[in-house]
Amino acid sequence: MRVRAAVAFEAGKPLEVTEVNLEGPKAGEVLVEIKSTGLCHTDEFTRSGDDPEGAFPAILGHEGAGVVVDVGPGVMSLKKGDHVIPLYTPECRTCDYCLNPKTNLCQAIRSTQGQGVMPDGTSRFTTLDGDPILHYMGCSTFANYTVLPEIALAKVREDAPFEKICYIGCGVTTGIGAVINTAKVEIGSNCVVFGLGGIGLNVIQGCRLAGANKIVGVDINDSKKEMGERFGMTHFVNPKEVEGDLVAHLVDITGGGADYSFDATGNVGVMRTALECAHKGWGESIIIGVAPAGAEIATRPFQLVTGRVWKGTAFGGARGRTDVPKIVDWYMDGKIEIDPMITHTMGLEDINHGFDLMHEGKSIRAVVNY
Ligand code: NAD
Ligand code: AHE
Ligand code: ZN
Repeated sequence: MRVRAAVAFEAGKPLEVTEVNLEGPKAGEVLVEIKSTGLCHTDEFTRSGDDPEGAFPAILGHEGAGVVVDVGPGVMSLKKGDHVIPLYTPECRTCDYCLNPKTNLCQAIRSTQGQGVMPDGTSRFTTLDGDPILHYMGCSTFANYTVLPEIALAKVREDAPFEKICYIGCGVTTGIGAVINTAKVEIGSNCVVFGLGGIGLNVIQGCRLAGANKIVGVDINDSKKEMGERFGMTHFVNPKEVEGDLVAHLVDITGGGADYSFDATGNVGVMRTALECAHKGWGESIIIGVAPAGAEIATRPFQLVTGRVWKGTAFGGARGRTDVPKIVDWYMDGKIEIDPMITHTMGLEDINHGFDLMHEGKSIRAVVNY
């Protein structure tokens, strides 16, 4: 079939909105009509050429929601008409990783997913000239129809609005999950969150949900302060306005250091600050941000010797098929908020403008509705 997609033909070039061919689902695969997709910083990271795994041409996009249109042979858990959220971290429930409660990183299809192809080693997308186009993070939600493996789809309730729950496909789950699943923030904890974008605001919302005491937001853009407060931030720090040492300033605000700190910027210098503002003896720092190819983190080992813990999280430690439907319920029950974070909506033809807004620091989440 012919579908509409925003194709990344080359690193560093704008996406090209065009028609492409999509083959139907093969064994274990599902054809999904994507209704809405969110623009996450990670898509931009790959488009710009910062991702060591990035390969082109590809159809980016990994945050979305839609409806099952057709299922391939052997698909048992989904049927035509089901509402689904694509999962860039699948959940096969049988691999060594899925069977280990310490991780959510299902590895069943990780190698083919990283190569931009379906588990059988081929792509379902081609240009109208017949040249292959790669999938991205197993999702390719910047197309109005896409094919995914069955294990990379969470079935969700049918009364939830696509244009909001698409954000649960990455940003909401990553931010809230980093707090609940990875850090396991306890009531009364003091937390510091670096980067108040689409992920960081959800970390803040997660900290509030977990009953944190102080929730300190750190961002170089003052315009993020209001939204941070809206979601539970108790103190705001703009590093550009801090005289002297930022770490010392944050240790002071938190009364000795953060019980938990979170990097949601992808900047390795910020990651170091986040680790070093964690409380001596027990503070934990969680890396969420994705850093460009070649970037490395550094600190004095003494920071760890004296009890600080450095860890990271992918997709907020969530097991998608199990946890994502529950997060949709939280949203529908009013336990978490999503709507105010979706600051811009647009059609696919304006997707490059959506990324411009992200660059300019003007959007939290831009959502494309097909
Ligand atoms: P975003 O662009 O919406 O937000 C980033 C925020 O960081 C902005 O508000 C920006 O002003 C702020 N910032 C930039 N430099 C800073 C600095 N030096 N100090 C303080 N604040 C600074 O991006 P996003 O969509 O929220 O994504 C954040 C990061 O998380 C990205 O690196 C993204 O790739 C990554 N990410 C990781 C996962 C995961 O599973 N680990 C999931 C989603 C996104
Ligand atoms: N491909 C990059 C790393 C990108 C990365 O870390 N991706 C996160 C999700 S970001 C979502 O917005 C992730 O889930 N990683 C786990 C995995 O297996 O990819 C690189 O540096 O190579
Ligand atoms: Zn993402």
